[in-house]
Amino acid sequence: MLKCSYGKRMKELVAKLNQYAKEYYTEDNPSVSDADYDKLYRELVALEAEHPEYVQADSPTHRVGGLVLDGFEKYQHEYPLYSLQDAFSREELDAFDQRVKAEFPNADYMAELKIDGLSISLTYVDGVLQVGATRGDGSIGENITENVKRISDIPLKLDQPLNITVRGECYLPRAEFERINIQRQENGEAEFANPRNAAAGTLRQLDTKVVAERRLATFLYQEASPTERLTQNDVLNEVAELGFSVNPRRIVTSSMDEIWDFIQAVGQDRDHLAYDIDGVVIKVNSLAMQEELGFTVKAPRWAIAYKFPPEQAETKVLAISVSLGRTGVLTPAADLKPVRLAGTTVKRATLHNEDYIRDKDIRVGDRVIIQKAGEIIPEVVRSLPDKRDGSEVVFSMPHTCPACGSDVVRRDGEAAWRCVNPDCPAVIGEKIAHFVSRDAMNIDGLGDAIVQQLLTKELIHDVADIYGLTKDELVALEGFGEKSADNLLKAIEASKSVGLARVLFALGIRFVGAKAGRVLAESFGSVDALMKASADDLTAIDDIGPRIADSIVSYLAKKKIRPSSKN
Ligand code: 0OX
Repeated sequence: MLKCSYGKRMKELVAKLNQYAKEYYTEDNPSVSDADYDKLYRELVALEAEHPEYVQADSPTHRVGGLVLDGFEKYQHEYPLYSLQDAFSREELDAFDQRVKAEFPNADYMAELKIDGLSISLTYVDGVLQVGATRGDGSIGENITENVKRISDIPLKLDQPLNITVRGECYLPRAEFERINIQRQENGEAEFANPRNAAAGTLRQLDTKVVAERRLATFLYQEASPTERLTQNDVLNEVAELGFSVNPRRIVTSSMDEIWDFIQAVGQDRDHLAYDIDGVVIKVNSLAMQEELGFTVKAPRWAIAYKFPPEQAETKVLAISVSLGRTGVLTPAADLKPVRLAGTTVKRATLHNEDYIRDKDIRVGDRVIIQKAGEIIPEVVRSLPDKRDGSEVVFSMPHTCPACGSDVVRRDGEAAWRCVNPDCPAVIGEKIAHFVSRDAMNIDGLGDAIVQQLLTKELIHDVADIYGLTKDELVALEGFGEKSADNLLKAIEASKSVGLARVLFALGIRFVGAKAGRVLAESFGSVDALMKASADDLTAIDDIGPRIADSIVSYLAKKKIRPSSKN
């Protein structure tokens, strides 16, 4: 073959393979067998190895190559991402309708499914995928381009050389979620709680091979960059024509009655869908009217999300077990006869605390109703006493810690029993897990098993000790090599610059969540300044109430550890 004809053949192969992939993933209508696809794919791989100068930007081989990333860079969205106002009843939808119709009596709406995934933003330059980003806080997200390239139904290149930013939802199909969890169970890894968490964990994977293995999918629903289209429905048609997956289930109507019927029908079919949805989004169809209606601080005035009530199922309580959180609280949970709920199999549900179990009279052996509400793990809603046969057993909370055996206490006015032993290994383990977690110090590579080894070997006793770990200590651990030790030390070093807001959140001070951490960091700027603050100084700040203030003052009075200043 002449040299340039290699390039031509490679282009041809890329075009064919991308077309077949689109038929398979987006249109669900393949025209070639897997074997034929593989044959062409292997030919392309061989040609690319021999002639790297002709590798195409949209080659499907980019989707599978493994890369291990150091982390994700921040990405400033050119067009901000907004949230949606929520509605939980027909009345709230009618109020929305009235607000819209007061300005535009003839407005049409488009109703579409609300996919329970993660927002993603895809930017194409000259038709080539340039950036894939997470939503983040709406104005700054994370650049996850390498991961996005591994999602099969996202085109790497469009047929036209467009500059365009499209938005949509990335999700994990239910069947894929179940497959991954079975695999994780077999490998002794923690299972994902739901498809959304699994999708979130996958999108933020540093090893792109893992992303390629977990078959994420997308539904696109918006053009964020300026568009010539006139309606939301036209946008969806255009986005579909460009080769993106667009959910086909939608209606255009001016009537809230019709929208309500659509919501009921979707609700009926919800269990049978291949993916999780948590409601229906209703948008004013005309883009010109959307522009006129504009935005509140957070959300467009031209859209609303109707959220379905939580799905419920009946099952049996096989046992009640108690686990320990980072604050030492003992949380009881029901081990259940596995039951299908909202597309997944549920085996455990929370029982919150001792009073909850007593007030609802939930016994071991009871038939119960469980429900899933939003992102929260399932909970037992009520027992069904009429179905008892007398063999049920009333539960009593243990009076010693299941991990360290010391006495547990229940403080006045609290529903929770706590282990207050400062050396309880389970509580320390949970505290460290929180400290290193993504939204806190973001130290990747310190999973539960490693933390337990470090604690057992007494290499660490609290979070501050993480900063004194050495390479020799790490390579001596089970499952650790030179490279993982280096990576962990790098992550620990990088965590020193996460900023005060995250440090304050990471410390696990009672009532100080991520938001309070940010507010405090903005107001004080340093731990030293914060340490000098009185409860009155603290409550003078917006968003800091007396409960948070007292908690901070007593925490800082007690604590010697200050991880940001130790090294
Ligand atoms: C979804 C979904 C989310 C457009 C402007 C504000 C929200 N989860 O399926 N968001 C939107 O719309 C954006 N549509 C959806 N279908």
